[in-house]
Amino acid sequence: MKILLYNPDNGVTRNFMPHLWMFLLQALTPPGHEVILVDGNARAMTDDEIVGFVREQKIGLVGIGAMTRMVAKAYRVADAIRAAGVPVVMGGPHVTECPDEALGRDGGQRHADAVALGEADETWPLIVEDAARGELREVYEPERDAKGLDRKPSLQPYPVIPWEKLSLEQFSLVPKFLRPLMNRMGSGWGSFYVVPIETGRGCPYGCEFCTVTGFFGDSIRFRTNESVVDELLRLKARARRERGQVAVFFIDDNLAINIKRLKSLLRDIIAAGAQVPWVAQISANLLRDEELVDLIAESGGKWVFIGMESIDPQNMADVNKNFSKPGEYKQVLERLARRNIYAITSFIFGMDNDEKGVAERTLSEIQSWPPGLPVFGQLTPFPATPLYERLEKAGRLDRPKHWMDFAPFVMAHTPLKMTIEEARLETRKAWELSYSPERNAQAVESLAGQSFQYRAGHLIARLFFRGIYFPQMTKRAWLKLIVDNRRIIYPLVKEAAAKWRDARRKKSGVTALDRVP
Ligand code: B12
Ligand code: SF4
Repeated sequence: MKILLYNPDNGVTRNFMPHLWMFLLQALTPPGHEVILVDGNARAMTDDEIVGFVREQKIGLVGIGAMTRMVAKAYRVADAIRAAGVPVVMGGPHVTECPDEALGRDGGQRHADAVALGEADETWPLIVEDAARGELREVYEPERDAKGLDRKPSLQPYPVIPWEKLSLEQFSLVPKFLRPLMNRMGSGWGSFYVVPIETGRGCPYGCEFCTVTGFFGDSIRFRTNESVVDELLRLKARARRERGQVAVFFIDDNLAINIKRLKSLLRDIIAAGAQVPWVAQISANLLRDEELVDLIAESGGKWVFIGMESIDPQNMADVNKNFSKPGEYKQVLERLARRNIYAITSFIFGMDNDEKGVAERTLSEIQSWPPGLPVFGQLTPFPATPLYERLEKAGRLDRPKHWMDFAPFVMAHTPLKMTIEEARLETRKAWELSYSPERNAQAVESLAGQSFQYRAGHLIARLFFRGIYFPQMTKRAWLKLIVDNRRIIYPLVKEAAAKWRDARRKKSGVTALDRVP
């Protein structure tokens, strides 16, 4: 049987890396079936095109995974595929939290033949075999233990994802028109992939807005160091072979949740020479340990994504994230910066203690920190979170099914001290000011004492990063971005050209000497 795994885009933002679930389920598919992956973020298709593809490829089962944010699109595509007579199974966080919606048991339209609840590592092979026999059940869920809790996959052993062989073309971040030029640079930049790797699952912190503690449970499970190191080595070999670049996103929700284990993993990565540039999510409270930060730098860590959420301690208390202290953020970022590690600092606006002007207040605080990549979202009540329940009980949900009419930057409830429109404007303002040409120039200039590579790398990261939220897919959009940022790009290009000439001169000097008899 031919299986299509499909992840919809949300039509607004663009992911910079593939979704791990697709590769994982592909690796867990029993032999004898062929699995094709399509990620709408990388390969946009209309509903008709997807149905055409399913027919043309003679697909026998379609698996769709979606976060809440893109579930409306997922349902639409599922409806079109089912109308063409092909069964659809849906999985992922949203359908786990709202299975009745997907199955049409809540009075609405049915969108899926079957749903896979929770972690599907063990149920997926069963789903495939049932579908191949034409005996798909409606609901697949993990087995329960004696206490009635889901039996979670231990991640030991962990399936081998054959990154070295997989076609990743649709996920390359280098725009096609730039590839010939980039190919000639240094050790080759003709392709650049950010690849998701998990080293563990689960987070016990239970922040009010987060689905992770509910979904993955508060019991944390880790892969063996050996299996992570092996995956990195295979990726590194592929990049070398293709004369391209690869970076890894360790998608664990809190990579340092067990500091002792992380240190041991990083030491093993270093010992095996398996370093690739990597990014990971780590909460600020776990970045106090100098030895850990040294190991992060030495093992290839370049960016740490920190869920800072708010600079207001009252907001942090409101969302049960008191363990993360705004007063400590500057110190944490300086500790990272001393090792040339950037931080992607994530903020949530529209919390109950936020007022008009929150963007400016937050940005002026950010300005006093080492330069990083700030991102801004809004407090969103995802189904089955404590936040959703609190707002529902208080009758504060303006759009209880906000995912059915997803609107970027429009909140589903009204914060206590500002309007929904004010929250939208604050969020937009924060994005625009943080990635304006002036701010990009300031950020790079504040790194004046650093090496050329570090400054150029920071600018490139800023220009690419902006594209996640303001997609710049066309040649025209890229050219406009370059023109707008010419004030900072031009001196860097001049510096690069001087370095290149210098290197050539030195090289030809050595060659001339070599020729002396
Ligand atoms: C990496 C990541 C991202 C990446 C993008 C995704 C990517 N390319 O991988 C980035 C950083 C860009 C991102 C962004 C966002 N993310 Co995010 N992200 C994650 C993260 C940390 C890991 C995802 C992952 O790969 N997990 C590991 C895999 C193995 O787990 P899984 O995806 O759940 O898949 C398993 C099962 O669900 C199931 N399954 C999944 N799909 C399917 C499909 C089928 C057919 C079947 C059978 C089974 C199945 O099988 C898998 C194996 O067990 C998760 C948290 C988490 N730990 O999962 C949050 C998470 C998915 N993100 C979340 C959110 C809210 C967002 C943002 C909206 C945040 C924001 N405000 O900007 C944005 C939206 C992005 C967008 N494009 O619009 C929420 C989603 C909640 C929800 N109900 O939808 C999560 C759960 C985190 C949270 N705090 O609650 N994210
Ligand atoms: S620390 Fe991060 S992953 Fe853990 S519960 Fe809080 S927001 Fe979710």
